Amino acid sequence: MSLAIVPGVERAQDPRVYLIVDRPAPCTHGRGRIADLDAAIERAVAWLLSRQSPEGWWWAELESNVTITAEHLFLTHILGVGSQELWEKIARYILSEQRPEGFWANWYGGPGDLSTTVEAYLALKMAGVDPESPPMRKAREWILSQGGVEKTRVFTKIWLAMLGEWPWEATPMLPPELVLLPKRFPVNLYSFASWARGTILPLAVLRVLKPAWPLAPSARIDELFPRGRKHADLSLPRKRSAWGRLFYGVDKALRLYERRPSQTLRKLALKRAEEWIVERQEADGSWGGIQPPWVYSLLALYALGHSLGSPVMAKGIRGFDRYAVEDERGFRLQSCISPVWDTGLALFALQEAGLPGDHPALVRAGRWLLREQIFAGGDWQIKCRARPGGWAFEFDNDVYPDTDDTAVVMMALLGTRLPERDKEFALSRGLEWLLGMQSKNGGWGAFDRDNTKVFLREIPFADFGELLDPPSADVTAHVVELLGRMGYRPGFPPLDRALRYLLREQEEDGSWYGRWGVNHLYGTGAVLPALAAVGFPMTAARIPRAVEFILARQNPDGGWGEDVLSYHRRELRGRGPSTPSQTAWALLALLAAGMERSEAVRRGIEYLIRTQNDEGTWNEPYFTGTGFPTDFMIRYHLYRHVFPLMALGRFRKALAGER
Ligand code: R03
Repeated sequence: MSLAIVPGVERAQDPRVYLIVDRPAPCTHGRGRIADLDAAIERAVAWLLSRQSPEGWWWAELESNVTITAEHLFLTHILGVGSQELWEKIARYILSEQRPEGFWANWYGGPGDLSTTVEAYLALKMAGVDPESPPMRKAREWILSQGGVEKTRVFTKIWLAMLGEWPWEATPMLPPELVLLPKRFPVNLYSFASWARGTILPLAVLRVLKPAWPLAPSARIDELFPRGRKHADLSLPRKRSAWGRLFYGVDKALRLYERRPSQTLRKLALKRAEEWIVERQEADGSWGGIQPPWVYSLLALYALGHSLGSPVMAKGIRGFDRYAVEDERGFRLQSCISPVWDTGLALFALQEAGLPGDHPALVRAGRWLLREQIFAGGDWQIKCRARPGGWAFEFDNDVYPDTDDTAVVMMALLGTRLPERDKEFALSRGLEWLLGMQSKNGGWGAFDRDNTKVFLREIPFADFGELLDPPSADVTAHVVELLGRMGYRPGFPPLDRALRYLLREQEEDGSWYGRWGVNHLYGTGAVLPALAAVGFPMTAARIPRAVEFILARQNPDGGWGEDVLSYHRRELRGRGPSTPSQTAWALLALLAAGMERSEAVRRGIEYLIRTQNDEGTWNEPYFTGTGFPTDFMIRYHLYRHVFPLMALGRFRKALAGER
């Protein structure tokens, strides 16, 4: 069974050929005058049009960190479907990502991450890299200096348990009986975010089955225990909050129960969990279109006795092919794929750049997006009674549409010439779904409504990412901007509630937090255009403070940037080396505030024109997308192009008095 891309397939047959991966092109200097605006837009439009697939979509790589690929190697070991060839390519990629200090980071230029480095080290060792080679030595020294395996996060320890390198007992309890709790119960599976329940349930199955698929003796990692295995600290992560202490007690109680669990209940729970998992497999073989629930679901089913040849397993394993990227750096896996998101953004950017709505490329993209609308039900229905009608991030993710994609896709469709009845139907069902998904506090979460039980963040399992999907300013702003573009104005009750939510969310410094993009530039760059779109007076209330926030953070080169560490450090908000995408977000904010004739905007636009490369696109090594603040960062390979194009286009429209 092959998990790798078959090389050398023909262009027309292999959609991945259109996957946009980074090919750095030289930067050109000497441009940068406003007179070059038209030329810059034209070249950026041509670049984007040349990368559209025949079906109409755009799809660029979603780059993250080496854990996703290291874990893929672990999976192929466990299932016995790897090959030396694949493992060598994985090793090549992982080695190419190692930093001179010996560690691996979660984003470009970021600090070393212990769990990520341990996973990388183990994958390399399994692939046969000589443990005495300099990269391995350096990695090992760094790992030991950080406290070793025992200081890694829960997810890493679970992987190590599955590979026989860590005791299952030293991982938090996760009772599969969770699946039996009624939906009306104050805590049940659906209290967790969509991605968390898809992950927690298979992990709960694995936690009670405690399977171990041991490593070859030569791949074991005794050397990563600073005090030796015998003296390893096996304690669970402890949280000091009241809820944290309570859940710690619950964990202890569950351990007592675990000695003699009710076998009837356990059998029923495992049966239900198995059904729950199998029912949620997507058409492309994934679970939720994202790597964590996908691998853990496959492993849980495997541990429950599903064979590799069973339809569910076979489809699940084959599905990874579409998420893989192979190039001269080796083999890597994307945690998730973003064609719908990329297509919505590209289509919208092209409209801002002045392409007419009946341009064949736009029509092709619009038709493809119409076909992607989801009319099937999903778990979101537990909290929301609206009829389905949203869009998801991926090609085939019918179970988990999200409000962010839905809002952006609908904005893109608004400006596209499509058969009138089809378009009206799509927009009305999309809007119906979005309005149904509004949370009580007026905002929108990404995949669920009212997913806000914050005390759940205190369970011992929760030391990575997010267990909840509460409303955020950036997603809410996208929905508000859509409402504005559809003609809604204050006075429409859902919009009024959303506006109140957004104003409540404004920070002391005038900015908005960026949940799914880095960070306050993303949040503020989403909220100001939204307020402008609904006709909110831009001189009112605290809006000038938001403008001040942006203005005060422009770099001497005319651009803007924001370090990922701004999620932890206040003084870094809105600050960092300039990047094309973040410069564009700052410009979108200023343009929304009517500042197209300001010096700041002129210098920002000049930055974008000056840094456009010879191919007509931009270089951007930085990670400006967010999966989970600092734990999981994303480099969306289309961001460096669509957002600058959008900003340049909107600037030109503003100068021409079109808005
Ligand atoms: C940008 C806007 C559109 N947007 C969708 C964003 C999707 C982002 C990628 C999601 O990929 C994930 C990767 C993940 N990892 N780990 C988890 C995870 C979830 C999604 C994870 C973390 C904690 C738990 C469960 C899963 Br509990 C690597 C709205």
